[in-house]
Amino acid sequence: MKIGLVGFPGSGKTTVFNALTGLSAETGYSASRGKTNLGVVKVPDARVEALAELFQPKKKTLAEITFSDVAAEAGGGGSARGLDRTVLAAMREMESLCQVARAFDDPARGASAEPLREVADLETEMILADLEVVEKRLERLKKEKGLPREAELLAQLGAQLEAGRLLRDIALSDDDRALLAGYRFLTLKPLLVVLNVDEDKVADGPPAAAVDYAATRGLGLVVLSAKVEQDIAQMPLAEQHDFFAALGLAETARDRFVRAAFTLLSLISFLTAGDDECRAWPIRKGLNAHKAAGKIHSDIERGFIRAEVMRVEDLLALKAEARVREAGKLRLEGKEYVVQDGDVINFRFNV
Ligand SMILES: Nc1nc2c(ncn2[C@@H]2O[C@H](COP(=O)(O)OP(=O)(O)OP(=O)(O)O)[C@@H](O)[C@H]2O)c(=O)[nH]1
Ligand SMILES: [Mg+2]
Repeated sequence: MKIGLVGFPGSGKTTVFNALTGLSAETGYSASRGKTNLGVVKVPDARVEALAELFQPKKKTLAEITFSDVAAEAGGGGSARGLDRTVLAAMREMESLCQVARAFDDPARGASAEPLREVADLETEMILADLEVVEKRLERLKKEKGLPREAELLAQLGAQLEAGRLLRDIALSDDDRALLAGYRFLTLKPLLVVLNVDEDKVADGPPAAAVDYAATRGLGLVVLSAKVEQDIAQMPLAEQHDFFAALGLAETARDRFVRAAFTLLSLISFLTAGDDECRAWPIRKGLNAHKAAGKIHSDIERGFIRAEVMRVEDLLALKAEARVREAGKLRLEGKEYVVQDGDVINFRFNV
């Protein structure tokens, strides 16, 4: 899963990046003109840890989120509001976006924090960027021949964008989605907003106005206090707990963020367990066993025979697949079975 950190200059993107990854990229204006920070975070999963205890596998694999923090080429100091080409191009590459909005007071900057205005402003910029793509393509389609449905659909989307609507708010058929995939529209991507607040506010959770706004726009929302949480993320694991507890928090920034991202993206994980590897596989909620098999390997999807499914609680309690089977708790499921969070699956397939 690839998530791009976006937002206005000085909102705290790089600080959030550090708080999530435990890395120490340089922060501050113009620290990173045109430079991209990349970092990988493993998605914590107690079930994989417990399975690994049981199986002692050669390999333990957690799901991963790759963060990219793309700095603008120009601007800085909170003055340049436009998204430049580098940033736009990088945003289009991402599966989902996370906007960091400044909700901490910064006396040096004078103006008080207006995080929801930042969110609305970026939304406008993304709408304009998508509209430009639509208009250019429609112009080209007048000369060359495209699919008839393409022009029709683009005209419809263009009208929505002109009315200030986001593309992710429009109901689209699977076929239309497939047709649009190549355009990599920004307002079609899921957006998670990080409210970057002062450290004495982080335990309060999001203010009601932000919760309302997020609900009407279909956004995910998470509250961090990036500067202090960046420092915590750089401490040895054993020492982190006391520090985030002192802020009134039950979990690290990374853990809170990951949960919010999974909820926003409707992700669940199924598991595979054995002596070779214990592993979590993140998939979209509602995916059937046939498609889930394809996440592991296209050969398994192609040769799919059946899925042997048990609940991770049962496997951990009974300690061996054979015992789960004897207890009548191992199910044989077909292609259409809808995979559930915490299913341990063994796929049978023809090679
Ligand atoms: N007080 C306070 N300061 C913060 C917080 N988060 C970031 N800052 C400060 O705000 C400034 C900008 O933070 P960055 O993380 O560099 O912001 P950025 O969005 O990456 O900025 P650009 O890369 O220039 O667009 C730095 O001086 C940070 O230390 C926070 O939660 N509280
Ligand atoms: Mg930065």
